[in-house]
Parts: sequence; C-alpha cells; structure tokens
Amino acid sequence: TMSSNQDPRIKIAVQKSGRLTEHSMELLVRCGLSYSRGRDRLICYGENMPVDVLLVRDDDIPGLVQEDICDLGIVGLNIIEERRLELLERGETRLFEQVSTLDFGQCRLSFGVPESMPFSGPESLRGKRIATTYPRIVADYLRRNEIDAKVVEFSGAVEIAPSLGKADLICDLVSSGATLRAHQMTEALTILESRAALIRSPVPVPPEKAQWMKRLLLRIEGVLQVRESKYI
Ligand code: PRT
Ligand code: ZN
Repeated sequence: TMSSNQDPRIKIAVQKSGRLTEHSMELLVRCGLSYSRGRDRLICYGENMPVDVLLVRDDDIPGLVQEDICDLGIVGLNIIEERRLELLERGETRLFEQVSTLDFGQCRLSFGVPESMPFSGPESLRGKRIATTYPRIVADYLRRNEIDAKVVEFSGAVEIAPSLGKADLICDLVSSGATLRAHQMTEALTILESRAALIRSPVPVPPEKAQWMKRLLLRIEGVLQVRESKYI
C-alpha cells in the first residue's frame, strides 16, 4: 500500500458528508487551517499549513489510518471499536492509535426492544435474534456476559428488522430516541457510549512532519479546552 508517513504533508481523513462533517471541518478551521477544495471536491488542500483533508465515508477512516494512507482521522468510537474488533479477529497487530475524544458526535449504542417484549436486563437477550450494523461489538458484549443469542448483521435500516420479523430486537445508535419511539421500541440497555475521536497512524513520521503534527495536535487540544471551559 501507498505509505503516507514519508509524504511531508499531513493527511487527515474526515467524513465526506454526514453527521461528523461540519464539526470536523470546523475543528480544523478553529485550529487555524484555511484550505481550498480540490476540483473533485474529495480533498481540501491546506493553504497555510502542510495539512490536507481527505473526504471519505466514515467507515473507511480507521482503515485509511491503520494502513498509513492517512496520518490522522476523525471518526466515531462506534466505528473505531467495530473496526478494532475486526482487525483483532484477523490477527492484525498494527492498529491505529486513539489520540483523544472530541466534543461532538455524541450518541450511544443501545439495545432497542419492541414495547411488547419484556426486558429485565441482559438475561432477557438469551436466545433472541438481534439485528445490528455493529455485529462485532454486539457479539463481544454477548461473549463477555456469557449470553447465547443470534446476531443478525444488517447494513442499514436496522429499526425495521423487528416489524419485518427478521429479528426480535435491535442494537443501534441512539441520540434523541425518536427513531426507536417511531418504531414502537424502547431503549433497554446501552453497551457503548460514543462520540467522535481523533486517531493516528501507528507509523512514526519524519522529524519535520512530526513538528507540524505536534503543533496541530496541540492546537486541537487547545480548541477543545477553550470550548470545554465555555460550557461549564
Ligand atoms: O456515508 P457515511 O458512511 O460516511 O455516513 P453514515 O450514514 O454511516 O454516518 P452518519 O453520518 O449517519 O453518522 C456518522 C457518525 O455520527 C456515527 O458513526 C456516530 O458516531 C455519530 N452519530 C451520532 C450518529 C448518531 N448520533 C445517530 N443518531 N450516527 C447515527 N445516528 C442514527 C442512528 O443510526 C439511528 O438511525 O440516527 C438514528 C437515531 O437517532 P435518534 O435521534 O432518533 O435517536
Ligand atoms: Zn458509514
């Protein structure tokens, strides 16, 4: 694979279009980055720092960083954890590193159960079919709690699985709870608290690039601290 660490410019992977996009770009702008959008609109070229932003699907971000195609990435802990479990499963040892969590993208990965289904704790999951787009996180939770249940992998629209008869309950991201309510389900149990996080490649970078990297990471920490103190 193409290696990024020798490239003098820092490459950051950011979600192209979705819940994290605006917050991620705003964070970089607050760090002082000004950029121009490339013709194909997939890369933002930093004009005042050697920092370029690659706009990609969020699911691709951990892989791009793990393979050192990008130096940094901004992505949800939910995606990070699912991908980490997948890499461990495959015996991969070169994992990306988590630098810090950020102050946006908050949500939780929870079991949502139909209002008609009794739920009194993890035991209630035994023997059930659980629809999710996070099969590894759910399987890991079940394993750790010694619960035998069937994980049904979905690629989207998990919330309709119970009414289609494809599952007994679901495990999906929740923020306001409106989606669960609209599908006559209640949030029964949270297995992961998520928010956006900054990850970095495990491959060391050359000295000059390391200087810029350090500067950028300090600025990000600075922006987060200022915002935190404002909201207390
Ligand atoms: O195209 P791409 O693959 O990049 O985007 P995507 O559609 O996979 O991701 P996107 O933009 O929906 O979400 C990006 C990230 O935002 C997620 O990985 C989470 O880390 C974070 N996030 C925060 C959320 C939510 N809140 C959220 N509410 N991601 C998804 N949801 C969905 C959830 O799946 C459910 O369908 O919103 C619905 C529930 O919301 P409420 O408010 O009804 O409870
Ligand atoms: Zn996605």
